[in-house]
Amino acid sequence: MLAVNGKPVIRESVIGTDKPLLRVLRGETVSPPPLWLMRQAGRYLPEYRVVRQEAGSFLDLCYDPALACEVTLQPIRRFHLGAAIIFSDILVVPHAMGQEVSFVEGKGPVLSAVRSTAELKTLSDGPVRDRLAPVYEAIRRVRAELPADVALIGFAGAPWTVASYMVEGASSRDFAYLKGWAWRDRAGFGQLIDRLTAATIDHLCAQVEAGAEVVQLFESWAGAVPDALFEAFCFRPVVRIAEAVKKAHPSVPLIVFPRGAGARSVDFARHPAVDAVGIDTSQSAGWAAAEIQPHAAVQGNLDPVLLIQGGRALRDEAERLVRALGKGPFVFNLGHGVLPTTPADHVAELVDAVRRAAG
Ligand code: 1CP
Repeated sequence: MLAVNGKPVIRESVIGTDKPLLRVLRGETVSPPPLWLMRQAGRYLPEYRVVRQEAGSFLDLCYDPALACEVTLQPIRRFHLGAAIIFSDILVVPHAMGQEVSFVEGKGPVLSAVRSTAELKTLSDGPVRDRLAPVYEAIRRVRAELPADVALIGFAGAPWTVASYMVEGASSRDFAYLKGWAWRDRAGFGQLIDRLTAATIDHLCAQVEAGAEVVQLFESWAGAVPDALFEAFCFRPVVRIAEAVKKAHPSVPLIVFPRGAGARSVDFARHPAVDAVGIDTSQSAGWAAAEIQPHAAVQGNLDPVLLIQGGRALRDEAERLVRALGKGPFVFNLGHGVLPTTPADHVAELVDAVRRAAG
């Protein structure tokens, strides 16, 4: 053991709020920046495919605390990542609200569509946390097993994004039913958004109470919100959720990922309840350093397709992002989720490149 003046020096252990991700989300600049990847658990990992097969359906996997804990930890065992994100899905919230939800191989999510104010009656009332106990149990198990320097992220979809699946009944290109309802009947559509806002606050607070140390709101379809509806159906619900979670849990940082929001990402950054803003692949790192970093930490934004390519181009781009954003609070991530054809070795290569780029 190391000793100074005869006294043992215990290396400062990384505990609690010393975790690099939590420091960055408090506004500190940390080098090398903490790195995690959206969809870091999933099909690109062979060990995930084994567990997924064993579980049966995708939702069975989400609701089995032992298996959900296992797949959450798989990328943590393989790579030196700064955070784990609980293995679940944004669509467990509509499922807990009584909507039929399934995941069809090769097609994605399929839901019994809710397309009018009258159909809102088919959704059940009451706290979603009563129906999502297995998710919170998985969080407790992950927290107990995580290495000391790795933070645990809980998450939910933002109301507009979750509503898109509830109304369309599946993934969509044009969001015709969703936007049709929002334009036709703002008050009725607003009721759906309000119900989702309340359910999301409940679900995020329950995740924190189970052990999540950070929460992220995925507004994956922010880019599809018409400008005239953005304030009412994207910005305000996200801010209401952020404020409510902060009020209940003041020390828990919140990341918002408004994919496709462009310059409006700055509005989220300026809000005091938002600690970090995720930027997507289309956004400029230099712009984010100038416009977002003065107000909030920036998370992003390596192209997931470059992670499939690997090699020199991947290392150069990782270095460029660290140079552009590493002088302020920065969380290294992708501009969207890991793609299923990504070679796992390239994730290790990226982790190494980010560490080297920070010097
Ligand atoms: O069978 C399978 O393995 C299905 C693939 C899969 C996985 C691995 C789905 C179906 N969801 C997930 C897990 C998941 N989903 C996580 C786990 C944690 C991690 O990141 O490792 C997270 C955070 C999500 C969030 C999620 N689900 C989002 C927001 C993020 C994003 O990608 O924009 C969205 C939009 C969904 C809906 C969803 N779930 C699954 C699919 C195929 C879809 C539809 C995506 C689309 O419409 O493009």
